[in-house]
Amino acid sequence: MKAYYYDNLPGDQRAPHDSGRTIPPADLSAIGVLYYHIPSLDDVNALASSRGYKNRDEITVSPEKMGDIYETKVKSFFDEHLHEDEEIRYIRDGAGYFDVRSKGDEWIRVRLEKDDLLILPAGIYHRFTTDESNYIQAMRLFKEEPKWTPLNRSGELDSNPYRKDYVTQFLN
Ligand code: KMT
Ligand code: NI
Repeated sequence: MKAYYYDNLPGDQRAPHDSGRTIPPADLSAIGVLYYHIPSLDDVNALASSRGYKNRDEITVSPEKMGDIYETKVKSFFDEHLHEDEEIRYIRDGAGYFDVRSKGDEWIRVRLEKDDLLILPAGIYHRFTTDESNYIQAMRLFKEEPKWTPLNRSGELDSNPYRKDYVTQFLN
C-alpha cells in the first residue's frame, strides 16, 4: 500500500499520478478509510465476520476477462461516486488505485497490491482504476445483499442520509 495526494495532471487515469506528498495511514483512518495487509484468507474471514459481513464476490478487471467492455468499465469505475454501504476490497492479485476524497476535498490515491485490504465507509466519495498493468483480481465483501449502485457525486446527495452520516462522523 502506498497513499499520496493525486497530482491532478492530465494523462491516463492508470498512471501513478503521484504528487510526491505521501499520506500516513493515520490520515486515512481519520476519514474512515482503514487499511490492512492480510496474507491469510482465514484472517480476512475473521475480520469480515467480526464486522457482520455476510456476502462476497470476486471480480477480475482485465481486458482478457472483460473483453470489449473493459475500457468502458474502467472509465465508469473512475466516475466519482459513493455507496450506501460500508465495503471491503481485498486484493488477491494484480494492483489498482482507489482514490478517496480528503477532508479538504482533494484526491488521495491509495495503491493496493496483493493481500492488501481496504475498508471504505458508507457515504465516502471515491473512484477506482486499474494501473498500467491492466489487471486486478479482488474480493468484494458486503454486509448485506450486494448494493452495487454507485451514486455519482451531485449536490442532491448532500441530503442523502448515508452521506450526511459520513460527513457528521468524519468531516467535521
Ligand atoms: C468500486 O467500489 O468502485 C469498486 O468496487 C471497483 C471495482 S473493485 C476492484
Ligand atoms: Ni465504489
